[in-house]
Amino acid sequence: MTDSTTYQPPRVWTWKPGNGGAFASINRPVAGPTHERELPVGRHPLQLYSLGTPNGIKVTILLEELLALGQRGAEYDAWMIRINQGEQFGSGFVAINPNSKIPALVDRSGPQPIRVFESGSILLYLAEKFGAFLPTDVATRTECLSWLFWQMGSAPFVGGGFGHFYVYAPVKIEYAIDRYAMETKRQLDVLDRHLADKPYLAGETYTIADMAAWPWYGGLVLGQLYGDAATFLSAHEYKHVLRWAHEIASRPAVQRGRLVNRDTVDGAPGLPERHDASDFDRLASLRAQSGTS
Ligand SMILES: N[C@@H](CCC(=O)N[C@@H](CS)C(=O)NCC(=O)O)C(=O)O
Repeated sequence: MTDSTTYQPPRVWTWKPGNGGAFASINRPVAGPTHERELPVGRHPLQLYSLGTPNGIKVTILLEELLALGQRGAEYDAWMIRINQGEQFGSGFVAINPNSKIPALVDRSGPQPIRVFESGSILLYLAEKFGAFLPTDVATRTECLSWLFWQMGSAPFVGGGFGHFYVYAPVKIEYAIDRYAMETKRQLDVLDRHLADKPYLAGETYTIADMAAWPWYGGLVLGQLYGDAATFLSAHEYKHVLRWAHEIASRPAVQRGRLVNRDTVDGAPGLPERHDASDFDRLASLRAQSGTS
């Protein structure tokens, strides 16, 4: 790789396979499937194909919250898509998300399966389907959707920008880390000011906007993302974000949602696949044996 201070872009960019750092084996400049692979289908109406990244756990948190409300129609099978092994480029997955990114959902409860991709779209689809976690009065609903779309537009600067250059890039580039640390801190300050006088993003009630934002910004201030990023970004400064993050972290459905589609969580076993509520009971004893609940 050319030194970042001497590199001059050529007139026309060409792909050099292998220059993608930690994701070198999966990054490509083209879309579409790389191999044939059917997706598995379980017994529940909702089939989730995902991974327990911040974008993935938004959806498992909502599904677990819906089940906690007694919505039996929200029962789901969660299948793991190992993005580091290129499983997002299998033909079955590309058929449900042409963008080859987790999470993707198929609702098989109606006469024809409905595919849903993009985590924000999945949250909105499920909230509307079950009439929950999306306010119905126009002002609060609009506030909720504004924060949901804010999260969808903002988080790539945290993940693809800050997280990538702070943790994954093969070289530490001060300019890039400065640029995205600054933007990530600005976003945390946006949230901190907003949460100073209200419990949740849309106001008085917990909504899909909180479920979308928590895995990213809660994850950052609670030290769940990108190594020691909480220290690097002085997370303690964002006291309203911390209050909000701790409160959401204490919800049992959030704790369950965080465990899904992951091999390990906080140093103990996670639930690579989830097919039944009882999977969490079995996992709890495994985690207890390894000293983490
Ligand atoms: N805007 C998308 C982003 C999804 C996304 O970036 N997913 C990542 C994991 S968090 C992924 O699947 N990456 C695989 C790849 O880039 O090949 C969403 O929110 O659903």
